[in-house]
Amino acid sequence: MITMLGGGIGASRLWTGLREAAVDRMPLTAVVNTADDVWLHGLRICPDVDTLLYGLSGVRDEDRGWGIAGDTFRCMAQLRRLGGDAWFSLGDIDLAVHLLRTGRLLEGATLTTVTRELAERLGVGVRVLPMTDDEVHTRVSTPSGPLHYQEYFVREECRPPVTAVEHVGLVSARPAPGVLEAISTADLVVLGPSNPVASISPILGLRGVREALHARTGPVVAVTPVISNIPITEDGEQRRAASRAALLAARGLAHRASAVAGLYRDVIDAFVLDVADGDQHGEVAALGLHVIIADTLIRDPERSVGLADRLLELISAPRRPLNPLAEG
Ligand code: FO1
Repeated sequence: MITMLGGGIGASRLWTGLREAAVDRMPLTAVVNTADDVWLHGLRICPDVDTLLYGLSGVRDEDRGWGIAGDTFRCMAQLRRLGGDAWFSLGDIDLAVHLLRTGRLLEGATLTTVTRELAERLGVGVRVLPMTDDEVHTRVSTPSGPLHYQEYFVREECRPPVTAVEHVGLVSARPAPGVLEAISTADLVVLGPSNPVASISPILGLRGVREALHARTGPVVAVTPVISNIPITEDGEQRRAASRAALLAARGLAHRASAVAGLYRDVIDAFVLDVADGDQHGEVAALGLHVIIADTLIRDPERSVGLADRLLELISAPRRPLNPLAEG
């Protein structure tokens, strides 16, 4: 079994490649960040979960990186006409998932159950677990006051300087059923190329997750979300990079692959650097990590199969001594 932790478009594209590379051989479990979830218009919105569900079912809008391809926004336009707050755009077809999810949650179903139902109905072929059934949200501090992560990312377009980041509710949140087991029993755990502070830190910060990672005997590998000097071609890519850089800086870290490796070093054995950052090999190796250099730029889910194959090689590779920092 392979378990992948993360959220967002980069991780989702890699997970499509892993599904293809591991086809019929290994069940896959995705443990998805829910700390950027938000309630708006009385609806529970789970951007990272939905990006994955839509990506794996082949309906995601790949240019935007979120929502459904070909969707329209007539309901939002009407909401605006009526004086509603419509800075966060839910497409007309996308609304169906939100109505169903919110209705089921209000009936008392857990987010884990609702997500399983949606994944089955959309035919994603991967077990999708929200990281927790409890509510957690990422809050950024800015000079003009605190903002929910979605207010910062979508409404303010990452313009305000970020002085601090916290995950409200994380201390008391429990991992969703199946999360710790999926980490403990997997042949390989992958930390996806996701925003390290917004998407990976909340999962690692859940009670028991670090302990489950430390207790593993099989490999844990992280794929860099940072690639130096990439030409920005996609809508949203610049903003995702800006958010990653700002949140890393708020934690005192550089927007650099080796800084991300340093952030994860106590829970991983191996780190995948992009070919563009081969010069950071020594810095990452000095952290006690096995370094893999690969083409990690995944603009198209199909292109992620090569990277997925490199990750799968870690399962059959002879065990090297575990990262000494990971012990205890
Ligand atoms: N991102 C935007 O930049 N603008 C939007 O209006 C927007 C709507 C939206 C609706 C549903 C959904 O699941 C995601 C949506 N996103 C939107 C993407 C999203 O919130 C961010 O890309 C991530 O949270 C950042 O990781």
